[in-house]
Amino acid sequence: MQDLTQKTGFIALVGRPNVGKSTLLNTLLGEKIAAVSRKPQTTRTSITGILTKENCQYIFLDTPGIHKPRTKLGNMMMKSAFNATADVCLVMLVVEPLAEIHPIEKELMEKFQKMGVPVVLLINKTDIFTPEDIIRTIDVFSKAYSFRAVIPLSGKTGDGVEIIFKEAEPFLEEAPWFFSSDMITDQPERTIAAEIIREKLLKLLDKEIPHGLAVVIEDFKESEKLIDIRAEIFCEKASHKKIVIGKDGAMLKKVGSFAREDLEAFFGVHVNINLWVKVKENWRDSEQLLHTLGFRDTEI
Ligand SMILES: Nc1nc2c(ncn2[C@@H]2O[C@H](COP(=O)(O)OP(=O)(O)OP(=O)(O)O)[C@@H](O)[C@H]2O)c(=O)[nH]1
Ligand SMILES: [Mg+2]
Repeated sequence: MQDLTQKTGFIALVGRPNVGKSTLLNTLLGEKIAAVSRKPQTTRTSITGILTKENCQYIFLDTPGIHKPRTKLGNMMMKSAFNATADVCLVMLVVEPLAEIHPIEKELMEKFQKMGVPVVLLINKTDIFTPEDIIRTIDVFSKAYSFRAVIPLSGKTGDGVEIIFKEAEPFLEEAPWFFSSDMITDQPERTIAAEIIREKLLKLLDKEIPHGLAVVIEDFKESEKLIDIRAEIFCEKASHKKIVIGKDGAMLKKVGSFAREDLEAFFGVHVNINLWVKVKENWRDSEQLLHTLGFRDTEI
């Protein structure tokens, strides 16, 4: 007979920047809710992805990549990542098959051991590494630490991803679900819209500018067939503002149209995006501005 007792638990996806945590979250959900880019430090706050399968509700937490912070924003990102691991039933450490343990990964593993939280190792990006790289990575990590399971996978192609559920299930606790079974995230729609717009800025702009950008949704009007969004993009310098706008507004137009494509796919209705660019110097180091921009110390 099928077991109908509800089980649930929080599972944190943790690791260095750029290893592919957000890509994996999107693949697990089959929907794009988290921003992904080639540039490290894409994710700024923890993002919840919910998946209900039979009697199990898995609540994944995508976290900012662990790095040594150099700004107040960086500090808040690290707080967000570490807070996310506080009440989880399982941590999934995401690494690339580089056959070596990075000092940050060492630090993380020591922390998890102290906390006594079980850890599963996810060796990501198997689609672009050789089987030898993967075997050597499994070897190096399993000799150094004891993992509840080691899963080689590709968040990009989806190869091996299903195994996550099988390995995580024993760690879920018998408890009523927190969310209804059709929910995939508890992120407000505005936050998803801001993240997708920021992702396009990260993709389309070069070098350091994207890290100095923040997106705030000023207005989000929803009707049956249309969502009307007005967003403000904050940058740190007037010269950056020029670049973000582009010649005759070309860059902004591109950002808006790429974001619209993704958001229409996500919301299933037409989306209108109005973008405005503003300069706020040093916002990454101003606690007050970070608060205005939605980074709350208590939340993260
Ligand atoms: N080939 C390949 N590329 C991947 C895979 N997973 C992620 N990537 C790429 O790696 C880059 C970083 O991916 P993200 O998902 O943003 O990484 P992240 O760990 O969330 O990064 P932060 O948010 O900065 O911590 C992107 O260019 C992805 O397309 C994978 O399985 N295979
Ligand atoms: Mg990310």
